[in-house]
Amino acid sequence: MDRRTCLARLSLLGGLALPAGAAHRSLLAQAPAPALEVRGGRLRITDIKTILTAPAGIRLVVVKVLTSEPGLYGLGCATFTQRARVVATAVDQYLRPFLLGKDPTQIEDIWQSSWLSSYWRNGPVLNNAISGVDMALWDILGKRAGLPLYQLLGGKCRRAVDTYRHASGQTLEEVEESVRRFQAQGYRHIRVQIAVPGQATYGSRTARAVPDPAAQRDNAQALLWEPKPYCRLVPRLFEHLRKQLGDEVELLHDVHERVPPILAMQLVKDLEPYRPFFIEDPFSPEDIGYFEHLRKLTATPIAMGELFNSRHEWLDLVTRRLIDFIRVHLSQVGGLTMARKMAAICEMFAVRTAWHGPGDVSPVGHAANVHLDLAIPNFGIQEAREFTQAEQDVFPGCPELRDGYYWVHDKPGLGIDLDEALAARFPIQDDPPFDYSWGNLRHRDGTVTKP
Ligand code: GCO
Ligand code: MG
Repeated sequence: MDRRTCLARLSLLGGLALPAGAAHRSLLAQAPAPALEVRGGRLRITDIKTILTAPAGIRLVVVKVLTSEPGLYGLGCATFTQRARVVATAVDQYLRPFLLGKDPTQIEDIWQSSWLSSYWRNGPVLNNAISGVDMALWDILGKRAGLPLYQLLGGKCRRAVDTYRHASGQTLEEVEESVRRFQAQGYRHIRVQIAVPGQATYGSRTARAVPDPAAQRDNAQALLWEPKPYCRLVPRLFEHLRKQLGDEVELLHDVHERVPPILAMQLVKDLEPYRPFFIEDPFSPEDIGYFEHLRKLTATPIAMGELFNSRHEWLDLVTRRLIDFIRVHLSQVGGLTMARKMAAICEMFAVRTAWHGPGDVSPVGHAANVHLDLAIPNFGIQEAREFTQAEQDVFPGCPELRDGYYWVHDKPGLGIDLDEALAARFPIQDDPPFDYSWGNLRHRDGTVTKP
């Protein structure tokens, strides 16, 4: 018996025994779950595909949600580059069967039910899988409404999105040159990283940081890292840059959770006289208890969050006003549905956003960052990258960088597409299936340390 016949029969019965309003209410109580209602011709999810591609040599994971309306589909970023195939399995084997047939416009319900569908939750794999679907559903909603995503999120709060780029070098002078190059292109905010001689410094390639193929074959690659020389060098870098470049340029730095908390506190304090725009990840997620102590020590603005998965990690830091910029990887926290709530909570506590935007966020994820940036009052800054020609070909409609700002297209939804045939020509690397720099950073005595 289909639902309509069932309702008609029940209404006959109810109508005989009960007054009209009561009959309607009792029928509602017996009505099937809303998901069944959409099967009779309303918009449905008909397929979900995971696309793995590496046009810039970085493993990207993108999800495509197809609907019962011919030609209507959405794209979402699910990139967890270090474990790309595991995310693909989570989407293809688990979320796809869970979501087929559902109404793609019920974005919040799909997020909440997907979140609970594995019982265990909060991890990078499952959150990325949810994000792939979630962003795609927002994309579909925008396309259906004929509106760019930022409109659905409340409309533009600004003309364009101010960004920062990465400068680095082997010497103080090289970093300065690198900063000047970005300034000449119109950038006002620049992250500065310097190589520590003989060490595998984060964000600045050195000879030692380049993987040794022989060691890779033996699975014995090790990269050297000692925190103290780095902690002595970075304040010298800031001193040099302020002297040479003046006060106008905004300087940022990423500690990348690589130093013991007490050294990080010293470093952030030492950098205060040079007025950084923010210092990122002074502590690892395991050491967030230290933020409280750092706050009492220095007024240097703090950014944190790319490694966070769930509200258990960031909510307290925000509501206790212990950080200044929230820097989560949108897909890592479950996509737009979660990120826009985070942004709203942060707004209440004067915390600004600085969504994670490196090469291992797909162009689809970058587009999602930028749409959200446009629509939230407490936007802070956006980490940006120049897309390679191959990325622009695979993903027509990448956000554009001009005068140091990101601009998005006014096309409906995320405004970005994916050429699947071309994407297939840039397969992800499976040999080795991971990057050697993660899990292989060690102190001089061989002790493994945070990356
Ligand atoms: C950043 C980050 C990245 C990460 C990378 C890990 O601030 O941009 O620290 O570069 O290291 O995303 O895969
Ligand atoms: Mg970082």
